[in-house]
Amino acid sequence: MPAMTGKRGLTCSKRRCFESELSHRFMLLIIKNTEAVTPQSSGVRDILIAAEKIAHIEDHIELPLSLAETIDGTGLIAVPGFIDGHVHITGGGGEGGFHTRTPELLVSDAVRGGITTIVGCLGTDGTTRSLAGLLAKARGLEAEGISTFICSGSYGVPLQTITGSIEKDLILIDKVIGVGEIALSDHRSSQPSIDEISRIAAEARRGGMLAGKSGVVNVHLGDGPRGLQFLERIIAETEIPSSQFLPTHINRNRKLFESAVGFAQRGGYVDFTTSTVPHFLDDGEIKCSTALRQMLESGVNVNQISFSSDGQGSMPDFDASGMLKGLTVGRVTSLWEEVRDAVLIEKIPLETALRVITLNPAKLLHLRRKGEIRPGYDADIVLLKKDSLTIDSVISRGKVLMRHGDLLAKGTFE
Ligand code: FWO
Ligand code: ZN
Repeated sequence: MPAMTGKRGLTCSKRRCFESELSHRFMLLIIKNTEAVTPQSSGVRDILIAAEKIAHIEDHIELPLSLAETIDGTGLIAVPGFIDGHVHITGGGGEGGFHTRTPELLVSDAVRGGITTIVGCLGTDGTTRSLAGLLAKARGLEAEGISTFICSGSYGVPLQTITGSIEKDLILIDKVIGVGEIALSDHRSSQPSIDEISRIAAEARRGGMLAGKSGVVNVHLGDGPRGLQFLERIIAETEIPSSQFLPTHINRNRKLFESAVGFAQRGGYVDFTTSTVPHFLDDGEIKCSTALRQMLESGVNVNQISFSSDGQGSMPDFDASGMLKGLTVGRVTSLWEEVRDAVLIEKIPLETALRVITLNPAKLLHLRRKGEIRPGYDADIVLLKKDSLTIDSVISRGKVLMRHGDLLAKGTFE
């Protein structure tokens, strides 16, 4: 077909391919007419994404349609991409022997769960799981489209590190943002002294400070009687602030939860684990959605609360004598499921419940440009169906990874 020459000399077909090349090359994406909860409720907006960033949020944005890929946001709610601060991305478990080592994370599970940022960590097994492997997997997930960070260490003290020191890991390894999960009040911990924990927190704090990172100490709480005592004493007896610690699994039993309410009322941050199994709930674990309502009713500010999934971590079931009865694997998809239940069952407003997996972890973990739909921030956006609050689409750093429930980008071997 003879190429027609438009008035600017570009042939139409050439201009169209140029423009589509432009939109492809510059990843111009516009989400039209969507309700936006950023996590503040912001009404119906148009959201323009340029390259990997959110460029504009306006009532109306008009662009020549050939310049930008367009998503019709009618009937959808745009929320910030979810942040899961505690995932065993290289697998965990092993508490029942080698055959109980759990599998590593598939990126498709994260995308299906609306998770666009993950913090990877090691757990019980800091021997056959390594920080080198954790860093490699984090980089692999990043190449597959989501944003990742890691924590140095594992359950055990002294901590496993990459460089030989907590401070150097934080200062020299870009993806390292903190340490953990360090086990306390658990029969699988190293039974560390309070001085050992103080020194770890001091090094993490100083390393984080020098690296412009959070240096968060992610503390695994088991079912042991000492509960949060070590953390309460360190905060009372040293200069280390409570914000240096993020105690997790605090919904695992009623006694620990009650002490965590006090810890939070005194300004501490607390993290609930969304992965669970029915008999844990029968045995006294508090479902995250319920725990959130109860903690808010106790007067704790929602900004001090986060959810994380413990995805791919083992959910071991020990009897009273510490014998393993069985174990299952945590799921990253439980993260949104629990926030959705908090809205639909516990009647917590979406813009409140959403904070525990967006703004709050972003702030506590110092994840810049994450956790909000805001110009200049990474274009991590989840589109929820307005009626069911199920996940329709997932955009990570400006790339559409799932659309109408269909994965557009699978993991390398999926
Ligand atoms: C929790 C991770 C636990 C692993 O207590 O800590 O074991 O290393 O994979 N999971 N040990 C699960 C409870 C909160 C239910 C981990 C696990
Ligand atoms: Zn744990």
